[in-house]
Amino acid sequence: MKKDILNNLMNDNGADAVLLHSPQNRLWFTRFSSSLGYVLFSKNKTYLLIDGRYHTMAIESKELINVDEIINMNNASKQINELIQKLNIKKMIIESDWVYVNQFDSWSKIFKAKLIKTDTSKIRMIKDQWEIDQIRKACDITNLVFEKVLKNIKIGMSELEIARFVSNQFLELGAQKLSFDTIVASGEMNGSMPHATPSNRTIKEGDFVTLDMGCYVNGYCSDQTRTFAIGETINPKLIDIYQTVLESQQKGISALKEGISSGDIHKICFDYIESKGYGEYFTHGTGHGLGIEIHEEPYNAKNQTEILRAGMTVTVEPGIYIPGLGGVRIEDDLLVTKDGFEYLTTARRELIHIKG
Ligand SMILES: [Mn+2]
Repeated sequence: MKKDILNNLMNDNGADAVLLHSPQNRLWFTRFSSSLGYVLFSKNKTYLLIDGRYHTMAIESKELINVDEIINMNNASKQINELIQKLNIKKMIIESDWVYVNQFDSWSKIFKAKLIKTDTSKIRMIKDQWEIDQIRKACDITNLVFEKVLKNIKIGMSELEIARFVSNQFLELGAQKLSFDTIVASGEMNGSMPHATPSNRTIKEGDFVTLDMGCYVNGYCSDQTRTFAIGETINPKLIDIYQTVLESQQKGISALKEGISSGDIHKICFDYIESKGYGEYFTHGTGHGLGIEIHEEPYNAKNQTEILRAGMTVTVEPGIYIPGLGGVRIEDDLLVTKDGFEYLTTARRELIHIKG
């Protein structure tokens, strides 16, 4: 399937090879992770060029797929150019969304093939079953961490302490690493900033706390946000915001299926929030694709026109943030299917009150 995607890319661009340089596209195609390396994909044969730090690891790897020959890389440009000549490559695709300008200039001088600058940011949009399984595993760990947070959080804990607790739990439960720095945003001030950095602020009765977190499993990530209440005495305006965000999210999720445009998912969520009078407080896009990267194509955001297809994995995460009052965001990861969607994240969505 991935070979088909690269073959189509070559045909669309009249090329006879693809050079993958970005860590995310190399991991996607080969399931082998390394900071540096190259995949040279041609009509008949695929080469992985990898330096001494990874060479043995690549040879011994049980996960490696789609590679015919592993080359010990010591002079990448020279070795790639030798392959270009040996395989008689005339036109080679390079990743215009990743390769630096100075790298391109140098390759243009050295390589005996015409370089076709091609945007590859959409080649990973549709996930295969193995990829979906890894994302699901990451989401399952995320739910376990969320339940641990709910059990262990106490009035007087700081946002930073909660973030540290989250990090430890992810690693103890078998995550490879966190997929991004955990966001813990509590109260009137931090809660009203969508991507607040955890601070020394301690949580207190009446707070809304927004927790945005995720982890990696086998190179694939999860991304989940929940807002919960501390105690029972909550400003009714916050309760109203919560219900509005939840209903907006449910409307957006229910609309997911093959054939709808990513921009429409945003519009459905936004229009509902606007109809309740909170339009000016929903200041970001509704969601994004996720997989090897935490934010990747397609984007469920304003003016986006990508048509969602079965196998895409996306978030739906509307929010409302009111300075001086606080904020709410509810985020799930979803698999788009032919007839609808499946939840990948499973954490409870109704408003949870924590007894401090
Ligand atoms: Mn997200």
